[in-house]
Amino acid sequence: MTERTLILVKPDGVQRGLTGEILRRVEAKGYRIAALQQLDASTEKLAKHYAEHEGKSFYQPLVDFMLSGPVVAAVLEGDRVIEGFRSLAGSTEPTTAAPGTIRGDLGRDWGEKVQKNLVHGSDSVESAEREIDIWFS
Ligand code: IDP
Ligand code: MG
Repeated sequence: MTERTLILVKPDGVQRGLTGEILRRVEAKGYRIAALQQLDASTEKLAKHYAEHEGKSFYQPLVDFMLSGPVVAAVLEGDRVIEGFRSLAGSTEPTTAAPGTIRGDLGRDWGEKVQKNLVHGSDSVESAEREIDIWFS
């Protein structure tokens, strides 16, 4: 079965009007968009989605940021799409993310407690299945 991943355009990406540019890069790379929806996150969804980060200094700023506006959730399909989307996204910190990546080309530091870095992408097959359940249940 073809691999699947869950991606989010975070509220900064939606608010800045970058949803199309981000999805354009996904499609240009050759991945299939299997599901797509814009929605408001909830504290329940975010508690599950970011459970691994609970207790960290940026956890509450991250949750507040993710509640600050709508997100766009998508399921992408393709061989090695989990790794491939994270490569398209670039590293977590937008200031130093490689040029050519979504975060490197379109993101910057805004001097806040949370890094606003435009996108989320699942980091393993297990995370992907768990996260697809959270956002498309
Ligand atoms: P990832 O999104 O690149 O997989 P994670 O370590 O899973 O990065 O962190 C989840 C999100 O939390 C990041 O995308 C970013 O928005 C935020 N974040 C992670 N580490 C930090 C930090 O050290 N300071 C501020 N925000 C952070
Ligand atoms: Mg992560």
